[in-house]
Amino acid sequence: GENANLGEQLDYTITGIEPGAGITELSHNTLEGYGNLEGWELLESSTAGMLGVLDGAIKNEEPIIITGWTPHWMFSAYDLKFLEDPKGTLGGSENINTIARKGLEEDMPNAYKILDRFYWEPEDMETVMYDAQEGSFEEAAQNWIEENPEKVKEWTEGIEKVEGKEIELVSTPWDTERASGTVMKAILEQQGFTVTLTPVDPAIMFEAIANGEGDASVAPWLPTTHKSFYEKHAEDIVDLGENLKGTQTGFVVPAYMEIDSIEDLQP
Ligand code: PBE
Repeated sequence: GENANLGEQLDYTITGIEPGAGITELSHNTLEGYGNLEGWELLESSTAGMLGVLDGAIKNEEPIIITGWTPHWMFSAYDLKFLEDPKGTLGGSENINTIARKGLEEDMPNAYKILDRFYWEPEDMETVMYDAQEGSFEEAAQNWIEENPEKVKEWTEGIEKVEGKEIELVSTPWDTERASGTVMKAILEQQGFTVTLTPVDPAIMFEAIANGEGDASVAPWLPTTHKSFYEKHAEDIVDLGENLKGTQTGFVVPAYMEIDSIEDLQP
């Protein structure tokens, strides 16, 4: 029917991002797990590559299915919708958590307390992400910190400063985590820490925290997007809970497309 036609128009291809992203693994699981999506394939590329293909399709009002997520500027630049996911394999509303290596609380109680208190809203993260498009994440993080003294105070109040103690933050390379990682780096620097912030694939990030090479991360998307990495290392990391609520990953299409659900992809 109509959707077989859509499959042909799209060459049965979902336009994906980096192979190491959580959403890439979830998308493979989805294409295999729905049971009726034979023939559809995920084309892995990069976030920039996916955004280029999305932009081209929208300019020509052509169909396109991407692996997308929010917060992201794509939702303000274009009129997009998530495809419904009745089997929940791509995750509904999710959170971003803070994790630390075992022993960090004893070794660096002051940093640990700040990491544990860190909590902000999607709008805060978006402000940093959008501001960074004009300049750098460092400038955007600094601006956000200056404009939100009460929040920063909540996270740092009563915590003694240190002198140059080194702390290793591990993160992922997407803008959401460049925003949160850069803000946390700047806050810890204000407290006297010498901070390194290293972006890696999610699998490496969890591994680094589990084996103690990294001290902490504010980047895990849970409970679904990074579920497999989290479960692999759950016993060797400390989960400090959510630092942000209300993210989402999934298959995303332009609003002008007539399909609404992943189930509409079956031929
Ligand atoms: N993302 C953005 C990442 C996490 C943050 C959804 C592209 C992923 O691992 O899929």
